[in-house]
Amino acid sequence: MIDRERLERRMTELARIGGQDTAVSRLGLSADEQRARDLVGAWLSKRGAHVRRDAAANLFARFGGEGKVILVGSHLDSVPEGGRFDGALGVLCAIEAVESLVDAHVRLRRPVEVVAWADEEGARFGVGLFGSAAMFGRLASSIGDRRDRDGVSIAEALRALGERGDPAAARRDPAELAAYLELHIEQGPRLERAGLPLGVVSDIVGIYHARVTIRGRADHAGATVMTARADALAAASEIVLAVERIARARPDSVGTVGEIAVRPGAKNVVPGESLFSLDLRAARDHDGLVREVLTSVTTIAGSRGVEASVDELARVPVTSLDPKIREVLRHATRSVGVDAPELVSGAGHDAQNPALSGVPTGMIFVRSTGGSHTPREFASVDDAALGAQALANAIRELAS
Ligand code: HGY
Ligand code: MN
Ligand code: MN
Repeated sequence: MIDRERLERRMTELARIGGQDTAVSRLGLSADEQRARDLVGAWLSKRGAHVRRDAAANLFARFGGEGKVILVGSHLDSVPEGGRFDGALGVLCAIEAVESLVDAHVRLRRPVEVVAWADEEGARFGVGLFGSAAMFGRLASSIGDRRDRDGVSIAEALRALGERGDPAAARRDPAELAAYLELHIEQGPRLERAGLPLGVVSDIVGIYHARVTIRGRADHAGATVMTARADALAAASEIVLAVERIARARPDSVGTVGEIAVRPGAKNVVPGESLFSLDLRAARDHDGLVREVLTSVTTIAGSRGVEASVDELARVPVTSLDPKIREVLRHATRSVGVDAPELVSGAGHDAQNPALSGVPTGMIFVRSTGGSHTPREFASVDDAALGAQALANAIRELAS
């Protein structure tokens, strides 16, 4: 049985790390993320798990002996000023699910590992799903050189954590895994609108992340007539509106420019350079969305006499989750009294990496309210406990 009080207590304790009121800022590969790993690692080793951290700073806690592993977990990092449930609830419910099976002395025929992925959000270095991509060998070889705004590289951040600094050393054979399960808050309004506490994920949208640099020409804001300018911010602004227009016009697509920087950044200097992020997602024809946006970048830059360069950071295709695991999760949610609908996930998840590497993968959604990636994000302990119980029932079915 799920220990609701233990789960609630831990939700509060974990939210304090990097927390401020209801907000959490626990960036990937930061000291706060390590403090969170230390906290959950201590809980798990107290229950007899063999706890280790890999070269990409992912935390694994193994229960049981030899054989193909049931891997279950989520991520501990957050976006800046994010919510206290995104990722964290999945790790907490995975821990609670496994501990409830240990408490009940359930004999598991397969080893079960709880995983806390590192840097899923990519908030510091721009590389999303970092920890799970490292484990499944889906990172670009030069990724260790990527730097954050303070010029710290991923390799340096890993070395500061006591690792060697090469995330590729985290690679593990997907054949070692029998299944991967992840519980996560929905981060959207569908379960709330349906009045349901749980859902099962059918597919996860395709995601494209890139950094675009526009190079124009810095000039005097007073002495440079409008027809003689190569204004890098004006060009970027037209591209931002084109991203919105294109994504609006395509079914099941979203496009976001969440970060932008201007150089030199003074009120009386025509912007010489602008740097901004691209986040493009679609449940179908994702490649078409990316192609249309990148064409508009080239066309707009050309028409304004500025130069555009696009640095691709991540490109994950639309990911369908395993039909058999989806059946197990529908059965597990039904066993806790919920007729869980199947939903497409508009958010990206670490689950995409095991799924794309051939590991039978499934996800449970827990109802959340108040949106996500904001301090308003909320999930109730009751819904979380129900999700953890369903997860425990699914693990039991897959591992016994
Ligand atoms: O951006 C996402 O979809 C996820 O929260 N990393
Ligand atoms: Mn997130
Ligand atoms: Mn997440």
